[in-house]
Amino acid sequence: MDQVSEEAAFLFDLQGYLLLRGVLTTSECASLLSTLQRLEEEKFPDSWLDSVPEDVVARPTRETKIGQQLRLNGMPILDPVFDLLIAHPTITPYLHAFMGDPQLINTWSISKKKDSKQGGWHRGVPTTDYSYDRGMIRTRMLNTVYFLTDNGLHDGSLMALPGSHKSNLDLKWSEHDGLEMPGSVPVIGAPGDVLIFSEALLHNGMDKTTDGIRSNLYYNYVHAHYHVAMREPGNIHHFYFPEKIRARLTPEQREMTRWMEFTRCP
Ligand SMILES: O=C(O)CCC(=O)C(=O)O
Repeated sequence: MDQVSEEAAFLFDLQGYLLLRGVLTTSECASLLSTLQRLEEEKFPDSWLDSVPEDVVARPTRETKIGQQLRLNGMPILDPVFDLLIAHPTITPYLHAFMGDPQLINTWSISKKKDSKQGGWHRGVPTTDYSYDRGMIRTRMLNTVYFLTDNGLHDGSLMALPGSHKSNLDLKWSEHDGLEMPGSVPVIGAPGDVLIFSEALLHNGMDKTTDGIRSNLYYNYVHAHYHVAMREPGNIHHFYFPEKIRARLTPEQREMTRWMEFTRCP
């Protein structure tokens, strides 16, 4: 596990997540945030949606269906400033240590305003997609969340249920509101911090009761053998970068997106 300390591996395995402080510089956060804010004002024609079959669920580029929240999908497609996070040098060693052969799939942003309501407790993959075997931690899906603004207790921040990436029993998740979920904790951080978590971990977003906007970027990875197009066929447009985008990427970023070389997409 090059560059990932024994303590970090211990804690990731124990909790299902790590909060890494100060990964992005102030100026990196500022340029990511100002580009995001410019894009949030734009309209996207999404003509590709016309070729998606009616029975397939597809997300538009700009989503506003949750009150007081704005989500954009497919960040590097929208602006090259977001390439920086595809294979971030501080984060990449963790991806290799905890996944083996990570590949970037989904990228999105979530900006929340005051009165945005908490979501529901959920996990992206079952607990059987997390293992420790023959000295290796393996999570089939791992999410990385870059905080561009403060994620304080009342800012609509994430919350997590430590250990739930390998819990044996389920509760009725919808019956437990926010931090009333037994064992749950808020994940509080500052601009530039990065939360990395196994998608087998139960997580949720809290109510936002403060003024101002909380903006995060989400870069989600799967093991190379996991077939992303089968999982979410309607959203492949946001996952896949055509060669005209990949041509500008660094070798490390190309490696992290190499599944796209074998894929065609509308
Ligand atoms: O930032 C948040 O509010 C939570 C986002 C989340 O849980 C998700 O995108 O799966």
